[in-house]
Amino acid sequence: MKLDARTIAALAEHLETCELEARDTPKITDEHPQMDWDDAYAIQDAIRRRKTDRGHRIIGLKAGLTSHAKMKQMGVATPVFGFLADNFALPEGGECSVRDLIHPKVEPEIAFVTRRALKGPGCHIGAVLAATDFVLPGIEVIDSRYRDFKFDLKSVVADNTSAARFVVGGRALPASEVDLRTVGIVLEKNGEPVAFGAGAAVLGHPAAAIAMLANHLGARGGEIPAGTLILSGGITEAVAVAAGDSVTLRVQGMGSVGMRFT
Ligand code: 0L1
Ligand code: MG
Repeated sequence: MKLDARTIAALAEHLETCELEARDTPKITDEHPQMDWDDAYAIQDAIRRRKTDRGHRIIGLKAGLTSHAKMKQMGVATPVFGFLADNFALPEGGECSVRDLIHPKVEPEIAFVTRRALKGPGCHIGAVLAATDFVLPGIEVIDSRYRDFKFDLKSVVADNTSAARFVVGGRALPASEVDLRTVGIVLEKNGEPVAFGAGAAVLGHPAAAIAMLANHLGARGGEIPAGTLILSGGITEAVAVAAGDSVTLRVQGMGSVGMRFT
């Protein structure tokens, strides 16, 4: 690691304050170009601890930048991982207040819920499918705390991979009842289709993103616990939203889920 404990704590406080006050900031590597991956995840972990110390629960995990569309949109080449806190969850069909956010965008995703723990190294798609209780449609609302979504990967990891809100719903299916590579999705904004794709856009198979997460955690002595909700990453580019917009994600054979922005 290149940063000392005080700097990590200060950066976590800075980024979380930006999140809570819906205020943007230049990317943190501008001031700390020497920051490494361990520093980036240590800052994310410190944000997580700040939340749990205030009584929030961590209710899920996420993989981000898992599709070529997203990687191309953001000019990066590697997936990243973050956490979902209880106050990120919105009810199906519910409202998302943009006053609490900086510049929200939505991503159509497949959510997994595990019934058994998954631990790397060596986790693979087969192990993920065997350990999955069910899959269901999910929309992630991302909201990078970095000005104009201008960042590099280490800054993004420190910022909990832009996690802000999410909704899951529609029809939950056992993973054996859906071909997650070929399953088609349509994202609608205000009734108009704005993005289309298939599950294979996520690393060839959305379960590959979950396997990568298990391997990432395994390398740090952790695991994906049983009963964890995981967002596997945007299937298409992220779509900007504003107050007054409503979005619906339709997933073939799995119904739809939506939210309104106020
Ligand atoms: O969930 C995601 O794919 C977002 C990862 C972070 C980068 C971004 O803000 O687009
Ligand atoms: Mg996402």
